[in-house]
Amino acid sequence: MSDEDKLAELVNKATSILIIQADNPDGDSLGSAIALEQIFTSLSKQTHMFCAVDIPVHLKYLSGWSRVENELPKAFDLVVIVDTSSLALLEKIKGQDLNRVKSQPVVIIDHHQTKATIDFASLVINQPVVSTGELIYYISTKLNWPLNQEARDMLVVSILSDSLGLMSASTTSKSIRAIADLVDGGVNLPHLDSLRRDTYRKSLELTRYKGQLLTRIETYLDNRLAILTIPWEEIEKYSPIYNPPMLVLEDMRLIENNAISVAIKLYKDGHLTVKIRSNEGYPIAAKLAEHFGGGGHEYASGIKTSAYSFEDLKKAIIAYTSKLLGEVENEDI
Ligand SMILES: [Mn+2]
Repeated sequence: MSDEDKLAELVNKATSILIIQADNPDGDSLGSAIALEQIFTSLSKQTHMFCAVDIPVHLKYLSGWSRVENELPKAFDLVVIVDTSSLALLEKIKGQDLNRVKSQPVVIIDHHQTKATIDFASLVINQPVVSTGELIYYISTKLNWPLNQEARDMLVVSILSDSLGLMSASTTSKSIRAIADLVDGGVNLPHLDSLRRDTYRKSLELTRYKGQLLTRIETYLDNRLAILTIPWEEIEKYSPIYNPPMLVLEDMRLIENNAISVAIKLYKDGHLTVKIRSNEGYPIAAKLAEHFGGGGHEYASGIKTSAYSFEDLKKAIIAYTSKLLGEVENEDI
């Protein structure tokens, strides 16, 4: 019996199916979960979607996200885990909940080629395709599962998401053919893309403010260090709607020659906060932050201090960054 037939048998027997995403939901896992939800619902099954963590804001243009719950349903008699085989990624399902999951037949549908650490699955369908959505497309074609409009849209979203718009190294001509078939089936790519782009929309006021911030970026050390300063009046005015540094931090990092970008915020009571982001090859963000009593990771860190005036802190940041960049460049030699 093929894996697909085993899956069909499990689904046919079930009355209430729980679809689980791991603790790192992305476009593939969410698209795959919603597509399966639509398929199982069309097959007259009660269907629930579960994810232990909140769905990230940038995925909320997929309206089905709102049906994903963060508590297990009262009853289910089949579990389908999508887009992971790793137990570490299900860490947030604990104790009683985990026992409830384990007490039912569990199917994994995944494309990650790492060793599976979920040891309680009754069936694992794993193929080295670019996304779980692509695999679900092949399964549903083989099993003649019905694909309604939302299911087709979500499979396209999953494939485009993990294949980085069909440009990633693991994209195959089969992935492209799957997209082509789904477009023939009625998926409107420009419409899906405009929904996605809507999540990036900002008010005219914020767009103009971003323009001001861009003109205020300062660079030092041969453009390797970019600094932006946000005075209190702007924190007060814009922070309730958007965190000002986040409007331009990416643009700062994309300046030619940039190694590290720093945004300094000046608060009313005199304390200062600093957001630090460094580029690939310059793992110095934490070291810079720690020098001023802050902390973080190699490429992202922060400082909060009342020990310096703004001018002194800026000078000290430039000096210490120069030292750290020198060390990185010496390591390279
Ligand atoms: Mn995936």
